[in-house]
Amino acid sequence: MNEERHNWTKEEILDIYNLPMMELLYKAATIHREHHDPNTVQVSTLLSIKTGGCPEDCGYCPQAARYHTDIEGNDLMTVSHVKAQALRAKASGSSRVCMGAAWRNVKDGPEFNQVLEMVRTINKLDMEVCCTLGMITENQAKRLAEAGLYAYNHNLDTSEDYYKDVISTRAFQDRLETIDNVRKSNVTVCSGGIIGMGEKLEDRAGMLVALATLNPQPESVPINALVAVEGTPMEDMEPIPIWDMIRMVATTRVVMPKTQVRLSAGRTEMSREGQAMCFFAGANSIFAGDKLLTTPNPDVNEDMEMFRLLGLQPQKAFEKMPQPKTLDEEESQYEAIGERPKWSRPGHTIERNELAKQKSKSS
Ligand code: SAM
Ligand code: DTB
Ligand code: SF4
Repeated sequence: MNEERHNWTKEEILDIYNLPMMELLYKAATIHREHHDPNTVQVSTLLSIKTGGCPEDCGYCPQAARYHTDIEGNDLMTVSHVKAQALRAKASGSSRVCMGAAWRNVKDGPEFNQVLEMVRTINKLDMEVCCTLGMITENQAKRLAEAGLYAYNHNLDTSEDYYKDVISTRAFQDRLETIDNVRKSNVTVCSGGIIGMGEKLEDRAGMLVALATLNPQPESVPINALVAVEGTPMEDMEPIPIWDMIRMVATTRVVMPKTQVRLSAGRTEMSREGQAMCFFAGANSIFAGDKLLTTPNPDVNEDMEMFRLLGLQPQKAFEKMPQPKTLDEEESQYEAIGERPKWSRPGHTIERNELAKQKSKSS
């Protein structure tokens, strides 16, 4: 049995990534079967509860206010709208709703209280609830836990080295700190990244070292292929070959045997055969629904047809971990404590981010 190891090195991970493809697939599929049912895939639905207008400068993101993209921004969704969307997702076979907000960090106040109510509402529908709201404090993580949050998504996105070439408005260390804050609550950790941003193979391995050496390792790891959106600094990036996705998924499976590896953004560019190889290599989760946060995703019916062809079954909610209890607001032990955390703002210049910002101003 291959158990969780926390002392992986970049060299070891690169050696795995670069194995002959058949060796890599065999190794990853063997480890996958030791820990998971290979015919079960967890299905999550994304819901953008607050879209666009984000103050950060993430070079890949269409929701950063400083770049000119075609997305339609929205204020925070109402709880009833969220409930209706969650019910739709449940009816289409999803066991988890992942709510994303285009925020740098969570601020205590009415909007966060509204998110807490969304969490309570979805958990009471017996679905797993995930949030991705930017950086959070330990107190905020504990309040989310009390509301019944199952997972918190906070991606490392790339290696610590390459992070400086992608984002200048926060540091890699801030991401690790938020993950640490989530770990101090009972909420599970979802953290992964993006490939196809111009990074080296060493950066892909570096990101996996950072994730795999967390103790415990994240319960889920999303692997996204960059969706190159017009107007963002990465609009001209070439799509990655499917082989890179297969290698990345397989390597993630080998170094994090127990985690749920999620085949995330970029599936519209992948054939069914390509996705099938990713499932064989250890991917056991997807985002379903015709939209990710702002960009297209395969049609739900097409995904269900792919599941039928491959004999895959959607995983039931709370199969891996028991359902968290929801405490109503009146029973809550934690309240807003008005912290003002010092998240960093390195502020160095990233040329391609600056160029995209200038272009946006002049358009
Ligand atoms: N604002 C919060 C944050 O950054 O943590 C949550 C929302 S943010 C959109 C969540 C994740 O979406 C990012 O960490 C990134 O991994 C992914 N993402 C954003 N834009 C993407 C793109 N164009 N292609 C692939 N993944 C993307
Ligand atoms: C993750 O790793 N990928 C999802 C989810 N976690 C929040 C987001 C993908 C976003 C792709 C670009 C968009 O649709 O805006
Ligand atoms: Fe904002 Fe998150 Fe997009 Fe970065 S990835 S610009 S923090 S929404």
